[in-house]
Amino acid sequence: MLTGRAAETVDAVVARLAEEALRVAVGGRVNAGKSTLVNALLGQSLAATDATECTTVVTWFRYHHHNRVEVTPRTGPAYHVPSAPGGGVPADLGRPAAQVARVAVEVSNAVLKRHTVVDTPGLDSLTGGGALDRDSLAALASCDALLFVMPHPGQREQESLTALRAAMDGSGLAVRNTLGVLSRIDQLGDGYGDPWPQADRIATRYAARLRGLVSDVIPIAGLLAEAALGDSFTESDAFALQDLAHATSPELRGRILYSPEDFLAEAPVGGEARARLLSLLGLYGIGEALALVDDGARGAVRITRALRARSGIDRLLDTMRTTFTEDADVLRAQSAITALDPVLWSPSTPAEATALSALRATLDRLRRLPALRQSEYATLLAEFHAGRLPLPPPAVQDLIDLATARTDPARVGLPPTAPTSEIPPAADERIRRWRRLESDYRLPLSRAAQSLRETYESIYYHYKTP
Ligand SMILES: Nc1nc2c(ncn2[C@@H]2O[C@H](COP(=O)(O)OP(=O)(O)O)[C@@H](O)[C@H]2O)c(=O)[nH]1
Ligand SMILES: [Mg+2]
Repeated sequence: MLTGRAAETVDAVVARLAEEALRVAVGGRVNAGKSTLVNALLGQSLAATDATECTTVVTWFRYHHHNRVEVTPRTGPAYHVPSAPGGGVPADLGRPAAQVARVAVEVSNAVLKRHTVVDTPGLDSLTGGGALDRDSLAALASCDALLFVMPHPGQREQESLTALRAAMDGSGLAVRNTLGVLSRIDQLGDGYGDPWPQADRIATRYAARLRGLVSDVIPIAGLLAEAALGDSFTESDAFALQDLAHATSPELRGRILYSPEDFLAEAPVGGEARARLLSLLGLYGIGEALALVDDGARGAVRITRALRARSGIDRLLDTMRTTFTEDADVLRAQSAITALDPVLWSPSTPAEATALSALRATLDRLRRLPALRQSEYATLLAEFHAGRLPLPPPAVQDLIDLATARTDPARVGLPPTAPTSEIPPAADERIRRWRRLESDYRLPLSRAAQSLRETYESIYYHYKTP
């Protein structure tokens, strides 16, 4: 029987499999809008935004019927501190943030029954190294799914995503449980007019460019989503907007919505209301809200409901539901297999050696299921993107198909309407392609090829022996 570390790990995996909530990590560079998105998802402003000390610490949000905050220091035992009013992270963690490995905010928030949400500080120094990133990476590696947040993505996002993927080699993260989020869309371009057409174009372009790294890229106006879904927007904010709408001519409106500074200097409402509206909604949100009031919307409920539709959050929630929740079992199985890996080869007694060898055989069988190989293929794709895995174009397409497929694995690479009779020949062609590559003298390529050949073979036999 199992003892020591092996027993602990297996117990932890069993407990993890029994956990109802899927762990969703939110990653991306500093200031990408991660914490703002976390608050929108939770419908409650619990995560600290902007550069306070708390934003440098990995923060878990999980369900508990009591509101409390658990602090895990880098050395020494974990301890509890009272949460901030409203349930969030308190300013005082009992020691400097640099000495804290992670914070767990426990709140009775219904969303957390479905998802545990992990807010990470940022991956900026991924290429340069640094203590924060180690924490973020460790947190990301223990999650079932990732939202990768990027304001107007550029080359650096592709690089950090590729580096992230390489660093996560062996974790359960696959393409299909990594979703890109194009954030802060209200700040795209010159910041005027309707940002959505441009946001949709950019998101589509990046979804194509990051194919093989993320399953899709969804644009959102995070600040607006936080205000629309959260608990901070009040009736008095609705009144302030109403006053503002009545007191502004189109010309004055154009002027105050020109920049945050102009709004703070000139908006014809009290100074406190100006600052509050700006931090709650941003200029885009204020402009949209004023237009809603012009059209007769009154009261916080009606205004926030309409703003929600303009925030894009529902498309993200729907996509999370389909790609994360519906695949939860596969994602969890992947995480479990990954977590068991480190203890499989170090038995401390003969009985344990027997038990571990049985466990290894079972896991090997599971690992060969095409659905569970997707994270391995995601890693291979990242290697390809980084120029370390030389693949001919048809092979790249195979790899993308397998890594991103969300259908019956047997249909991978075929149009959805292809008749079943075509499946074995299509798989057959791919088996031959990968068998050729398997004899390549470059070891990484031949190893990858073996894995893909095996997958296509299992697809082939799946159809041969129904
Ligand atoms: N205008 C605008 N500002 C945003 C948006 N999302 C976040 N911000 C602001 O950007 C800053 C950084 O956001 P935060 O969520 O703390 O980023 P993080 O470092 O990735 O967690 C904060 O001041 C937010 O209010 C957005 O959609 N629009
Ligand atoms: Mg943050």
